[in-house]
This record gives sequence, structure tokens and C-alpha cells, in this order.
Amino acid sequence: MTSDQKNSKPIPGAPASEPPTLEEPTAPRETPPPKPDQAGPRTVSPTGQETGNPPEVNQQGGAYLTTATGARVRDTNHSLKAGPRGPTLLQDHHLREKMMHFDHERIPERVVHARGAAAHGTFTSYGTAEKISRAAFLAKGAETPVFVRFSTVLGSRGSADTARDTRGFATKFYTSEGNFDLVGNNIPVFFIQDGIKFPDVIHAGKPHPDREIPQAQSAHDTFWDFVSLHTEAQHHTIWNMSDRGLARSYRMMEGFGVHTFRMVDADGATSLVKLHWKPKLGVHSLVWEEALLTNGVDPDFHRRDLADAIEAGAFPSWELGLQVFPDNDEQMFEGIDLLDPTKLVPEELAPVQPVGEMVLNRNVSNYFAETEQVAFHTAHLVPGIDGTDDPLLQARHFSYLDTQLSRLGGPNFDQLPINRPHVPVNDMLRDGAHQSADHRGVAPYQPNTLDGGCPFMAGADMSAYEDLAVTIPASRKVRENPASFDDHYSQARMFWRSLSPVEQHHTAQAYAFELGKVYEQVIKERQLLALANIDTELCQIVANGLGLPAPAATVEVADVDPSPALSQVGGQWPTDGRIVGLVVDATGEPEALRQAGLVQDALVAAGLNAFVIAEHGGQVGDGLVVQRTFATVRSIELDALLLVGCPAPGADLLAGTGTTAGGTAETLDPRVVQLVQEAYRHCKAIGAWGAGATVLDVVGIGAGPGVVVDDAPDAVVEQTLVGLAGHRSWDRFPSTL
Ligand code: HDE
Repeated sequence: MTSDQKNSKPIPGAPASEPPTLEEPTAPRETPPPKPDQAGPRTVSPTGQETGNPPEVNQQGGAYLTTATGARVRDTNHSLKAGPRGPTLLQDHHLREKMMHFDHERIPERVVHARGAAAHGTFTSYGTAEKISRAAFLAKGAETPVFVRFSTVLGSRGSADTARDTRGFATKFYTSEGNFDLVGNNIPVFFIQDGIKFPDVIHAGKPHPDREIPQAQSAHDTFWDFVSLHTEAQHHTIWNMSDRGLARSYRMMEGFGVHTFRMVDADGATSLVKLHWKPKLGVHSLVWEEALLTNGVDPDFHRRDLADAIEAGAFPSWELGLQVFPDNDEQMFEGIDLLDPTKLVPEELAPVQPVGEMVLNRNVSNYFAETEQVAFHTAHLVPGIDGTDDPLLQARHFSYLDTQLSRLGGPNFDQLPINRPHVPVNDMLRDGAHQSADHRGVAPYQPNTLDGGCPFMAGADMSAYEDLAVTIPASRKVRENPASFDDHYSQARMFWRSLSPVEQHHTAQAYAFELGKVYEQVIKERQLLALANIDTELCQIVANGLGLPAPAATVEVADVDPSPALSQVGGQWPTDGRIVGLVVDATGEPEALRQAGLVQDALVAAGLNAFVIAEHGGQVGDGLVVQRTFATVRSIELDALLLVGCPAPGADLLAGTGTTAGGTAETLDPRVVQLVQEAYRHCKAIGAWGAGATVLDVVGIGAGPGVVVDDAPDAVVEQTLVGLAGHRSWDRFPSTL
């Protein structure tokens, strides 16, 4: 018995219990092996040769608790005191070390994109980009390890995942020529044209400085004040108001490099390019009410979704694609200024050409070491890829090093295991806080004789990164934009007119909601003016929602053809890793429960995740394991619902007393009613057979778009999966279209 237990006063009524005796290991044991999705990445050269695992990470092991300097610890639960009642002695180094380290566990969170989730994977090149870029990782068949961090932009590190926001999509390629970072977003344009406004737009989007509210939201006065005054932000804003601002999953988002980059081929010829990630699962979103519920029910929804999918073997994947434009002095394409980051180039004008595939197949082992400490940079480029003079990109080059210096506490963050390239580094950078490299030699300068001239300069034939001799037209020093940046509305209009009716409906409702949260009348009115310039009908719907008159347009805006590729509705998509809930009646017919088990097995075998949902946990029927109860489930975590039984409240308890169970109009468990109603309202696929059909009758839902009722479970499952592959049955509520 420990001294704690000897000395403590028994709690009245508490059962007396002996403390468990723990078996002490007699020799240090190995740390448990990593899970399959946490095994070390492979590094493969462009020629396909294994180059082995990246440098060993500083992994901790051993069975015994030690101090930071390796001395084994006898007792970590009692500080060293002068007698059991103290005082505590200053000489207790273990206490001081433990407390000192704890006191400094937090580092500053990212000033933007603080909330994120990440995973490892591999990028495999098709070789189709070889003709425009000499980058080794784009050579045919080259496999490159990658680390991807997804994020929201505005919220703090502890904020909810499903806030309406742009999402970050940052990829670090550990190439055989050093690291290449593609630090993109899930929206192809940005709020501002010049990086000098970045602190302003972020100040406007973050919580108000007086009360520090609202958290992770754009529905407040300062955000709308900014975007209605800086009308260049209108294009990005309409993307945020659309379904793109409510991603269903990180796995179902497009990614965009946003800026135009320059690619250089083996002969030095250049092309301008825009980079796109296309998800194999399609682009899908939540509906607004679902996102709101998720923020409360499961604020970690996207984080969990990504990790669960990878752990289940449903590896998320994307194709990398390029839009390619001739590199000429104008840097324009079909009248679109390629240096203006508030403009996209419609895919119908410049198709996205696939150049490789990325598969994420390994979860992080330690959130802080990897996801938190990873440091991306737009200027982490490799031979064959260069930036352009996009004024937003130029400011970003400046910002990322600077922020990491303070966030990661010194200049040596590139030595952290997650940031280290998988190639030898010999950089002549010395000392500084947290230096962990063991530099050899005495002459960290160039040229030198004392170290035999080492390290040497590489030529282009040795993969050296060369600065392109791009011509800069003679000019004056000015603080102004080119005239081609003046059009702030035509692409916002193009986006609106490219959306399907249901997407337009969601977008207009989002504006009405967000502006409805704004207090200042003048801000609402100014934003309505901007909407009038985008589209009269959109402006009218939002004005109606706000109870304000719709103003007339003030600017003549060019009509641009719609770009069908901008709509995310339509098509059939793979259902890997999608989640299906099976509602059963714990007291139902044994045959119905057996059937539910078979359906669950079939769904899992098809690569989906299937939860049995019942009145209580444990098992029902003949060993059917329950994953969710009516108390723990909520519709938001399900992509589709299968109703197998018709449970009454407390059905199983009633069964125990011999009372018959089974829900009726009067007795159907209200939590099941809510589950079905929500899934229906959010346009999710629903299937029912047997007693499950009674649930739909009771709730008042008949067969219709995305609702399948049949006696044969197989037919129901098959049809429900067709509905699921279309993501949602938007035609369920035609009146809103
Ligand atoms: Fe960033 N951005 N950004 N940004 N950004 C940061 O860097 C910045 C911009 C993006 O998962 C910061 O390490 C400026 C566009 C992502 O670690 C910071 C400007 C795009 C991430 C910074 C932009 C992005 C960041 C904060 C305008 C899409 C998260 C912490 C000139 C193409 C990366 C950090 C991660 C993070 C600055 C605009 C994407 C402060 C100055 C445009 C995905 O350096």
C-alpha cells in the first residue's frame, strides 16, 4: 500500500479496495512496434532505387521512466519532502525538471492555419510533366515521400473543424533534389492581390480584439467591413460562401497552388503553370445545419475522418494536374492576368493535365513533433520549378521564414525530423538555438582552402538550383497595381453562374446568414452593393433575407461564360471510407439482426465503414457488436443510413421484463426519429427493409429521391450505395432549387 493510501481518509461509503499490484519489468522492454499506418516512409530516387529510410528520428524507447538525462526514476508521484507533510525540498531535480518542461510545452500557434491535421504518403509521377520541367520528382515513375497538412485558416488551434472557412492544403515533397513545398488552399483564388494587405485581411477575419469573439468565423462585422471595402476580395468571398467553405472531408477537397508558377525544362525553356490537386473521391461538402451540429457534436470531425480512413486502409488520393500557359512578357492568358491571385483560369480554356498521383497512407505518430512542427515555405523550390512576380507570392516568400523563426523558437527548425530533407545537407549555416547538427571542418565559408574547398558548388548538371535570368521590364518605383487588376467582379459572377441551382441556393443563404450576423447597417448595405455588381438575382435574394432593399449595380461588369468545372454537383464517386449507420432493434427478430451483420460485413469488405447502432452498447442478437448507441450517435457522422429495425425507447429493458418491444407511431425511440429526420433533411441516402420500413412510416417519409424501401436487403443496400456515390440527393427538396 502506498503512503497516499495509508494516510488518506476513507471516503464514507466507498468500497475498500486493495491497490492493484503492478508487475515490474526485470529488463528494459522494446517499445511497441508502430501501427501499419505509422511505419517509416520509404525514399525512392527518380530512377526507382531505394535510398532507404530518412535519417533516424529521435524516437524514445525503453521500459523504464527516466529523467531527460537518462537516469531511471524510482517515484514520479511524490515530490521529495522534509517528512510526509513537507515542506518540499529544492533539491528535487526530478520535480523541477518535470515542471520546467511542462511549463514550456506550448509553442505559439500559427498566426493563421493554426488548426490542422496531417498525414504521410507518396507522390508517384506519371512523367507527363517531363517535357516542361526538369524537376527530378516529376520524372516518369519517380516516387517521392510527402507530408500533407490540411487546416482551417481563421480558428485557433482548439477550434472546431467544420467552421465555414477556406482550407489549407500544404504538401512537402521530400524530393531527391531537396524539399519542394506546395503551400496551397482548397480555393483557387485569394482575398487580396498584394501581400501587404495580408495582416489587414487576417485582422479583419480573426475575432474582434475587444471581446475576442467570434471564434473561427467570418460572420461578423470586421470581416464584412474589410471585404466590402476591398472589393478584390469578392471573388474569394463567394467561394467561401459556397459549399466549398464547408468541406465534407479533407479527403474530398481540391487543392490549388493559387499563384502562377514557372516551370523550366532541361533546355532552360520556361512555361507558366497553375497547380491543382484533384481528389479521387470527388469534391463534396456538408450542408450548413450539419456543419453547425458537427461543431458541437464532433469538433474534431475532419481530423478524425482523415486518421480513421487511413487506419482503415481507405487511403485518400489526389491527382496532381497542371494548367500550362506560354511564358511571354505579358503573362496574360485569354485576357486573364496570370499574376493576379484573385483570378482563376477556367478549365474549359486551359485543361488540367494530370502529372502524378499522391496517396496518403500513413498517420502521424506524434501530433506535436510532426503536424505542429512542420514548417512549409513557398520558396522551398527545386530545380525545374520557380516562382513568378505575383505580388502575393513575393510577400509570402518573405513571411514564412519570419513566422517560423518565432513559432519554432530559433533558426534551426529545418533540422527537425519532419522538416529535414531526405538528401544530404551541407549548408554552412552554424550555431543558433537548438542546433543539433554536428558540423565538421573549420572553414564554414566559401571559397576555402582549409577544408580542401569543401563544400563545393554544384553546376546545373549536378542538380543545382539556378535562378532564372528573367527580364524585368524597365520601370519606375511605385506603390500601385497594374490596370489589369482592376476587375473585381467578373470572375465572382462567373463562379455564381457556374453553380447548379442547389449550390446557388446554399451560397445565397450563406450570405444572408453571415450578413444577418453583422450589426452595422452600413456594412450590410455596402456588401449588397458588391453583390449587385456580381449578380442582380443573388443580390435580391440576400437583400430579401436581410429585409433591405436591393441596390442597383454601380459597375459595368463583363459577362464571362460559365465554367461548368466549378460546380461540384453531379457524377458518381468512389465511396471508400464513407460511413454507413445500421439502425437495429436490439430486441428484434434474430434473423433481422443476423441480416444486419451480413450487410455490415459486405459494406466493410467494399471499403466502407459501417456502424451498428442500437439501444445499448455491447452485443445484440447472436453476437452482433454495437459500435454506436442511440445516446452516442448523431446523424452528422454518417453519410448514409440503413434502417433494419424499429426500436422503441428502452426496448431492450422492456424485453428483459417480458414485455414485447418494437416501435410504433407512439413508441418509436425519439432519438431514432431525430436521426432519420436529420439524415433526410441533409439529403443523405436512406434505405430500409423489414421492420426498418416502419420507422420511415412513423417519421412520415415515403420512398423518393435517395430513399429506398424494399423487402430485399441486397437491393436496398445496392440502391443506397448508388445514392451515396452521388454524395447527396439534392433533388429531394426541389422547392429550394
Ligand atoms: Fe499563408 N501563411 N500567407 N497562404 N498559408 C502561413 O506560415 C501568408 C496565403 C497557407 O500547414 C503562415 O508557418 C502571407 C495563400 C497555408 O503549416 C504565414 C500571405 C495561400 C498555410 C503565412 C499568405 C496560403 C499558411 C502561418 C499573403 C494559399 C499553413 C504559419 C501574402 C495559396 C501551412 C506559417 C501549414 C500559413 C503567410 C497567403 C496558404 C504567417 C503573408 C495565398 C496552407 O507565414
